[in-house]
Amino acid sequence: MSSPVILTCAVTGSIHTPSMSPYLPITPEQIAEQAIEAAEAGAAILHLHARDPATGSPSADPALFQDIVARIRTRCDAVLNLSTGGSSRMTLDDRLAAARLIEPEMCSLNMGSMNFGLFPLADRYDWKHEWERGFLEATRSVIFRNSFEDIETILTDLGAGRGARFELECYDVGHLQTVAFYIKQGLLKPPVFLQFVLGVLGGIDAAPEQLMHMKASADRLLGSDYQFSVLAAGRQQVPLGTMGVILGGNVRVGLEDNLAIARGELATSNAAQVRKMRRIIEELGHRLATPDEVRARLGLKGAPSIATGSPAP
Ligand code: KMH
Ligand code: ZN
Repeated sequence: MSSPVILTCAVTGSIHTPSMSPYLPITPEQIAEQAIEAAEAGAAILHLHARDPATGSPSADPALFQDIVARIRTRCDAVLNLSTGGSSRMTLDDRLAAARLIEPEMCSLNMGSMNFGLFPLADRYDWKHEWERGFLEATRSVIFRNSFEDIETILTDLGAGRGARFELECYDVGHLQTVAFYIKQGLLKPPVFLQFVLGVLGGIDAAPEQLMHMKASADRLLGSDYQFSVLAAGRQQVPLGTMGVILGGNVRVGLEDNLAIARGELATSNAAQVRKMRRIIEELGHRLATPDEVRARLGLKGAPSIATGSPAP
């Protein structure tokens, strides 16, 4: 019998901006409410970013992360996975500040430097905030930096130093070679949890053949040392996520990566996407993994050791 499916929900993030959807959560309260609802709907892992509550722009402010984590932690036991990717305009120290303080059981770790093209979105909306167009346009020239040195800093500082395990975000097959390298070096301990990220402009495209290629490459390079999940940006989120489940993997949904619930229809919440993916997973004959099953499978240190730093609201 196959393992229960790990459903991750990426609640808000740095791909989309507030003008693109009124349902994108912005304030810590909105982010926490949507995260809790997503967990209640079946998401075992919550992948979290923060936003400036006044403008909605991506923020690395640890106080915002502390507020979000404290609000969620009092009401649900989902695995909290803090982004270390932030946005491509933040420094590495900015990106790590919250995770260094909060010491979550899980963090994202982006497995290579790349172009991360959001600029095609720049002309598609009427922007409410001044920063939005410039933020997207900047991705023509800004590189999403994740050098070997950066990766090693995250592995030693958050991994070895603070006991985090990782959602290894792999945007192309080359990133799998880097995962294999760090397993061999002993800096990454199996079983690793890969997030195959398809459909980012600058990475591998969101096509079934490419998902097969990622899976075949991971099998060849990592053998049985890994588990994988599928994140397809935009409208391939559900089709390729479904294919991931059929291939024996796991899925990530959420408004961070896709604002829609169906073609031409905005999702009114993260939970709506979780419920949709859950229906499909269960129709395929699987069940969802609980947060504690995820902790056991991925070797996480557990929720109680999270130091939220600030008092719960
Ligand atoms: N939204 C994903 C494509 C991170 O937070 O570390 C990228 C992401 C990066 O989730
Ligand atoms: Zn993210």
